[in-house]
Amino acid sequence: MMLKIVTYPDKLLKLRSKTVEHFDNELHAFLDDMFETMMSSNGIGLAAIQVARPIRALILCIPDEEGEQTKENVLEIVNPVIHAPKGLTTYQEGCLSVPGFYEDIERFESLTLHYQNRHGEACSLDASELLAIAIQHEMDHLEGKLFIEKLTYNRRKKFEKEYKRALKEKK
Ligand code: QAP
Ligand code: CO
Repeated sequence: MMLKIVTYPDKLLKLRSKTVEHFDNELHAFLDDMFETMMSSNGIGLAAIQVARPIRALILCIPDEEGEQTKENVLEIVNPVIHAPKGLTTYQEGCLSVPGFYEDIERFESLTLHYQNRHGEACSLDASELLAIAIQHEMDHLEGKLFIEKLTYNRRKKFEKEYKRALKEKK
């Protein structure tokens, strides 16, 4: 089932998401719906709050060398915690909840992630490059934070102006 994506400036995006406690069929169906929604929207990452569910779950599907995204390499990440972040890197980020806007954002270059999978099993992975960046971007959503909040004052003003104009033009 395709879900509706919540877009800025909807206040839902500011909620802090709650720990997932039940790893049941309902969660599995929801994660499947998130995948369908992300793929149909040309995304590489989606947090549950972006489809109006304030739970600590996110999915990622980083394109492979051929630029293909497949169901086999989707990562379903529940209740994540970052360990040992290292280095800094900058990447031009976007967000399905802030359509049409992209800006350079600084993130840690690499990290270890502890999380649970859809069955509640403890997992960990080492991430660098785009995966590490995407993890940090999606985990900010769990805290009610958007990448635009990391912009300098002047860049943020430029964003608000451009985004409001784009919203008006869509109406
Ligand atoms: C987060 O972002 C991310 O504006 C995932 O019109 C971004 O999937 C992680 C998208 C950068 C790492 C690096 C954005 C699609 C998708 C748009 C996305 C749009 C259509 C964003
Ligand atoms: Co986002």
